[in-house]
Amino acid sequence: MVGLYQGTDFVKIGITCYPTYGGSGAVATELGIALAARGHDVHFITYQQPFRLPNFLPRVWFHEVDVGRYPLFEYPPYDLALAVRMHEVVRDHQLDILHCHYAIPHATSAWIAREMLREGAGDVKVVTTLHGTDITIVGQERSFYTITRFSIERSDSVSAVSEYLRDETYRAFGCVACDVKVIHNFIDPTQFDRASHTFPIPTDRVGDRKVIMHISNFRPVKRVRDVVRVFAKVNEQVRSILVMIGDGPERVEAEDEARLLGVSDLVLFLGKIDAIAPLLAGAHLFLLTSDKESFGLSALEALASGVPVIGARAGGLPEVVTHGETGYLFDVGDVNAMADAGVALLTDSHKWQTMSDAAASDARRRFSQDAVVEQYEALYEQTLAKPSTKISTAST
Ligand code: GMT
Repeated sequence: MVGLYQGTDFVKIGITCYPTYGGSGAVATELGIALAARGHDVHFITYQQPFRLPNFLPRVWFHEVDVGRYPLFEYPPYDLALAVRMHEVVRDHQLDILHCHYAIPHATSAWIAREMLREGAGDVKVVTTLHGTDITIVGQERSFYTITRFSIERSDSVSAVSEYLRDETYRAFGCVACDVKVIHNFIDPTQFDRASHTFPIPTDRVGDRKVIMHISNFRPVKRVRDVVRVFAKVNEQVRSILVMIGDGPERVEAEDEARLLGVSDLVLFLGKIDAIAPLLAGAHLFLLTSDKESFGLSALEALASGVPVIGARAGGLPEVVTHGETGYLFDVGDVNAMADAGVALLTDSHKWQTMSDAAASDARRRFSQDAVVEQYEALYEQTLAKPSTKISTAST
């Protein structure tokens, strides 16, 4: 896709994200890779190589943030080390934009870096993309609320991955001076294509069973016990296996639940796997039971792979899953309704095929990479055209 960019000049962008397994890091990395393929220079600035970033790509750099060690620091100040690295990379590579994914602490570090640059007569524009718990959970904690609002308001542009998250930002933070633009997450339709992969799990492990799948970082917000409960109920009527991909604090609870319900032999915990498209290509149903979900990137990747999604009607998930057409959404915790819908779908092959086809085409129509990356390019252009903000003129 090199050279697709229609703007005036290619842009030099610094991207900061959490490099570990999770949706915001995945989106930031896929965006960076797509931007570089379109001719922009992309510099990742974070403490570790992002998990979806290959070792070498043209026009892509990785700058590691070294926090160092000092016995006095029980909590090493990563946000300061990040600000210093951002400052260096902008200065040394003449970056135009720092694009922060997840507000805390990235947007704050970018603000510090920009202020330091201005001391030296330099400057950079700061774009912040809000992803989810930076607004819905962590950002609203007393320790972080004021700095989150400050950092959002001091960003030159702000985007949110769903309408739900934009509205939640206004509701929780006010942010009177902000214009939060919604730019949905996206998929590469050539990657998440059911027909172009071979399911890697051996057939003797699966047999004639239906494959039910869940991918997440197993944090409490994902309610992974509900995933196991829905699966166990479905399996009472439809021979199935549950494939759990990812890892995190609630994995042990999910394993316990599987033992408790007598289905542990049918639940495969595969851990953190980067290449999920081949696995999704063999799935029949994807479960996402979270009590908060600003978007649900894994659900979108499942839909694009022709896998209907059953989950909770939470946050921005209804913007991704069209109830009755590409999946089914129920109240958070309504395990019985989710299981009943799963059984009805998996026992009706015509209905399943219709929904699978609808899921793949709806994901391509609404969330294709090229169209969404163009929205980010437009946001960069608008941001670069804005006059420089000064700390003394902004409201607190
Ligand atoms: O906000 C988070 O919890 C972190 C983030 C992650 O890295 O896992 O997840 C959020 O961002 C994703 C990418 O935009 C969204 O698809 C997820 O829905 C969102 N998670 C939540 O809102 C819980």
